[in-house]
Amino acid sequence: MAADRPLVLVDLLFHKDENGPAHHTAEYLENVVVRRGQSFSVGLLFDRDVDLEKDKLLIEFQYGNNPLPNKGTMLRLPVGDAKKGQWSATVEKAEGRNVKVNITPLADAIVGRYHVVVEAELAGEKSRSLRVNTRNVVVLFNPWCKDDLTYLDDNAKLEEYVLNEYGYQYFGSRYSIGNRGWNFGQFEPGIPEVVLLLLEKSGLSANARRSAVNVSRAMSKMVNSADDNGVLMGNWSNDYSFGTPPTAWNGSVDILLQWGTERRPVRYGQCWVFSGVLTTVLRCLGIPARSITNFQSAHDTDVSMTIDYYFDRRGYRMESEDSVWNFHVWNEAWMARPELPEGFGGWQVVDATPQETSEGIFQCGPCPVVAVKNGTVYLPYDTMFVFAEVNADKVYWQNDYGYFEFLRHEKNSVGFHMSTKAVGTYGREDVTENYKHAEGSDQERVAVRKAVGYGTTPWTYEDIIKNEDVEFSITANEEAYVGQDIEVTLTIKNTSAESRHITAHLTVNATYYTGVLGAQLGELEEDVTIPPGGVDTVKMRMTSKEYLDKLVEQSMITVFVLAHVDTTKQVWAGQDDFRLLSHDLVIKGPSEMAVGNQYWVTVEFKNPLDVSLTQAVFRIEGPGLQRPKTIPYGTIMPGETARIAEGMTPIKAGKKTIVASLTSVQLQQVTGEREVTVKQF
Ligand SMILES: *[C@@H]1O[C@H](CO)[C@@H](O)[C@H](O)[C@H]1NC(C)=O
Ligand SMILES: *[C@@H]1O[C@H](CO)[C@@H](O)[C@H](O)[C@H]1NC(C)=O
Ligand SMILES: *[C@@H]1O[C@H](CO)[C@@H](O)[C@H](O)[C@H]1NC(C)=O
Ligand SMILES: *[C@@H]1O[C@H](CO)[C@@H](O)[C@H](O)[C@H]1NC(C)=O
Ligand SMILES: CC(=O)N[C@@H]1CO[C@H](CO)[C@H](O)[C@@H]1O
Ligand SMILES: CC(=O)N[C@H]1CO[C@H](CO)[C@@H](O)[C@@H]1O
Repeated sequence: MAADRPLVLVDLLFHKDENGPAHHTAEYLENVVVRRGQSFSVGLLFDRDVDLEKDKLLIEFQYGNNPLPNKGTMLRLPVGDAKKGQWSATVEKAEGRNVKVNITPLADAIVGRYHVVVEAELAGEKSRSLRVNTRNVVVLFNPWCKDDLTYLDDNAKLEEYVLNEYGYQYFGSRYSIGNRGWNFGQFEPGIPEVVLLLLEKSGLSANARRSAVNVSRAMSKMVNSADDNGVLMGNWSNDYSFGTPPTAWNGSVDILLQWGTERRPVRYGQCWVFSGVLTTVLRCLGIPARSITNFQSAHDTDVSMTIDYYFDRRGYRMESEDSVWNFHVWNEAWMARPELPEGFGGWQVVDATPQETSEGIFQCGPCPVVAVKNGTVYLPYDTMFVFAEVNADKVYWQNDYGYFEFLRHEKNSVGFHMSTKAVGTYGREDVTENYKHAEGSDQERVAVRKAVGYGTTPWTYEDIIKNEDVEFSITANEEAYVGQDIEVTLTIKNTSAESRHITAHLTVNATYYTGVLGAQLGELEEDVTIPPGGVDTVKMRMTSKEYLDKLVEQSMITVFVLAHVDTTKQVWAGQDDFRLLSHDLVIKGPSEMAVGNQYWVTVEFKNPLDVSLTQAVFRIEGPGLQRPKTIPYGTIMPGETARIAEGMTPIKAGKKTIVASLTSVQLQQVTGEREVTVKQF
């Protein structure tokens, strides 16, 4: 073919085998995915031999539907002519009809999908390739790159917080922390496409899509359905008949795929589901992210940074807006905060659960974890709200004929054991010290007062001192499984030189993990007289027959106590939350598998209760092994062992985890997991 007219592009080759491993993007199956600030190669195949002395080449990257040079969404890169401060394209090799070009996007490039067009010029005459859908490249955040504001200097952490598709969600109560496996599945087929769609629908300008601050905030908004038809609809009603119960999900994959297909909110989520999905979305975009569970998590509705409880004269708790959730799950995302004073980069809280609006929209964060610890609550975004979640004091009040009498001030009753999956292991890491100084330490009190001073009730800390010589504490048999008897104990200790007469009123209620009370399980009022220096207890027992049908999901229980001391008029109010433990599923099958072969895996559960489990449903999935599958079982009689078998054919090599769950009307949080090693042939 004569060299008297411009080259015509025949094919564009994305060297997935080279770029994938170098960019840690080999797991993305459908798209050509690279990370910004790092060079990647593309091969150009033309219709005739190339002569770089005469043929001028230019590669154009177009972002979005209306690319414009002045918006930074149309980039024209002359090949071999790199300019500082711009993307560059240089020739690695030219041979016959092939040219291999290395392209380096800037470290603050707009994240998302670019279309590639190739232009060739010979003696003033031009030819342009068409914009076709197969010629596109997805550019992600690059925490491996020093110049990227998401840079994270630790390979083990990058493996965990960007590349790991599996993790845990912690739940339960501060005394009994449970975990369940979660399939983040950020590389599963179809997921990156859905995440790109979320980015498109986020309303962020292309320019804002350079910033992890803007993108993570926008994703916290898109993952809940409020305001914008986002991914997940929250529901805390215990009636999920029009959707999937939040406890039934075991990963983010089905949720995102369903939203991608239907484009309307998936029913239903609660905090750990919102958090799991947000972890998936952020990891998929390349922002290091993790799910964090906070136990005894305060929900402060009036920005006072205190949580107020009111009792009526008989000791029943009255309605109040503020609440303490047994646990709450949010996310942390890793990024620098160049727009804030120095020292506030690193982990940032982002939260997709729609609790309170921020700037009129259900979104939350990024809030620097360091600012929470420091009490620097005026820094953006939403630091006052997060501060209260981990550090609010509880204040108890009693209605005395219309006048609310201050009862007690509980300083360290909120924010415990912030938990996340440990890096590189299956253990739990406690990150509480990132959020607060040691409870009761001077530094912690300084941070609380500093923070409350910026809130709506800065006068809260004009301390009230009372004569209190009787001590109370509440305990429960926190090791009990669902189906065993529950025992609650109030221990009363007289530290005075006289005897004391005490009236104690105990109520025990089932509780949602949001702190909302369910049905009452039991109630007791008892009088005790305690000699000087004496100790006595008030005990309350409930059998499974009394409580089983009243439990709500997660099997949480709250005990309230209101006690009066006759002579001194001392009043004590307190509460304790605990969770009944649940039983595990047993998963049996080979521990080694080979790609492409079929294996049988069985899941077993023996009903430990003396009642039947009705509407039992097994769910089983494993990233790379098995698409999520639901298997209705029906009724499991007392003592019966229910067993299901599933054939699995691994499609990817590596360490994989099979996750199974069982739900029924009577028992909900039954889960199990099993690790298998999949080998290539
Ligand atoms: C992006 O974040 C910056 C702070 O980093 C903020 O000032 C700006 O308003 C945000 N832009 C958008 C579009 O949200
Ligand atoms: C929660 O789900 C139930 C049943 O699916 C439905 O009746 C109820 O309206 C939902 N609540 C909210 C707040 O959407
Ligand atoms: C936290 O606060 C203290 C003083 O209260 C200050 O010295 C320190 O620099 C602050 N930390 C950051 C990261 O700003
Ligand atoms: C427990 O639940 C009942 C409703 O069944 C409610 O009347 C009672 O106030 C609750 N107990 C407490 C301590 O609030
Ligand atoms: C995540 C999830 O989908 N949970 C269950 C576990 O298995 C999948 C999920 O929905 C099954 O479809 C089940 O729904
Ligand atoms: C004066 C007296 O006996 N006080 C006792 C009251 O109870 C506490 C705790 O049991 C003792 O330490 C005190 O000595």
